[in-house]
Amino acid sequence: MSKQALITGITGQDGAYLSRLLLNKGYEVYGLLARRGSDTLWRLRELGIEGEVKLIDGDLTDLSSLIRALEVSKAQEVYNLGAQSFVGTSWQQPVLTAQVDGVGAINVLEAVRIVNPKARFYQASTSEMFGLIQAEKQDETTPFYPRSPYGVAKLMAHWATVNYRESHGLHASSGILFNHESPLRGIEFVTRKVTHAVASIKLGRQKELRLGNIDAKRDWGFAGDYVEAMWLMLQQEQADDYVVATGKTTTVRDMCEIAFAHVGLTLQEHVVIDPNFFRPAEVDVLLGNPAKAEAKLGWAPKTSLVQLITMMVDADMRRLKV
Ligand code: NAP
Ligand code: G4F
Repeated sequence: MSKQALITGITGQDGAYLSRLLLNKGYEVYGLLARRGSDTLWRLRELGIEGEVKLIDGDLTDLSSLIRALEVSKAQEVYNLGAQSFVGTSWQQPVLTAQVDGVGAINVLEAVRIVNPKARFYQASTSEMFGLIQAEKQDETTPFYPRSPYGVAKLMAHWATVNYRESHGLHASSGILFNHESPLRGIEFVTRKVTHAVASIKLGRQKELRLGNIDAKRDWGFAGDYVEAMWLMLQQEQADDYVVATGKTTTVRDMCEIAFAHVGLTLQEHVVIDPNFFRPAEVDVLLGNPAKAEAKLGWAPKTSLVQLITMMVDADMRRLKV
């Protein structure tokens, strides 16, 4: 008997990799389709699974559509990955970000509570909640200090997940995931912006790359590795919260150098610092401690930053050459 899973945010980076993982495990995979863009299915198509997932129209801000999605899918596992996930945009659209990322998560929790309280729930929490970091290495016990409207909204969703676990007995877990990237990353995020530009410069289509704060440090991993941790969380007898990270941090500058060096170019020749890309409040450094996920889930990252960035540059070179 196959299991049913429902994924909000199925058209996003993580939704695509998680769908592939669950399909490979024999799940029937349903996804909430918000129909917000013209070609939202490109990631599922790149992974060759566009025709294998079942899409249900709905939106995180519409509780009735979520109730319907739970009823139609009969999901035993619900992964809430849908979000306005770009930190920069959250200053321009703070109310929408709060509605989708904060209230939207509560809507999914309510739908689970109403339709099938035995279903297991995963919340896509984030290292952005640590913001102005209160410990050199952040783990599940580190106090939060969000620095963006996105971080604030995600913190609401995070505590709602804990609260539904404690007050309604839901099997509700939060993965506090540090930055994770892939060839399917949105082009607005810095790694993909860099790898796309590096490929474009190498092919003679672009001369410069304009960036903001390249001294910021992030703990970057590969999305394909991180979705395995999501699944593992829902297979545990007890729901809980876990940090998922590599335990290494790198500056944006050094990440760029990896990308340029891969095609025989240098950052100095092509990067221009542009104040327009600086943020009103920055998260200067993130560095996660994944010891709990390693010990309890048996999860560990498999892909190094050099492997990740070169994989992304190669994918962008292939796409641009077509
Ligand atoms: P992503 O690529 O930006 O995908 C976001 C998804 O949410 C898309 O499928 C999008 O649909 C959907 N969505 C947006 N607004 C919606 C709405 N109102 N109703 C229903 N769906 C909506 O993000 P990701 O990188 O895969 O990240 C997945 C989740 O993990 C997000 O919640 C993100 O905040 C969180 N997270 C990400 C990272 C990371 O480094 N990637 C780290 C920690 C946490 P469209 O395709 O129609 O826009
Ligand atoms: O790639 P970013 O936009 O990712 P950010 O802000 O860390 O957020 C991502 O990771 C979070 C987990 O910690 C997720 F929750 C969130 O959904 C998202 O996936 O920026 C990374 C760093 C920042 O410090 C930013 O200021 O890169 C710096 N940066 C420098 N120049 C830039 C640029 N970021 C972008 N997007 N574009 C630039 O030109």
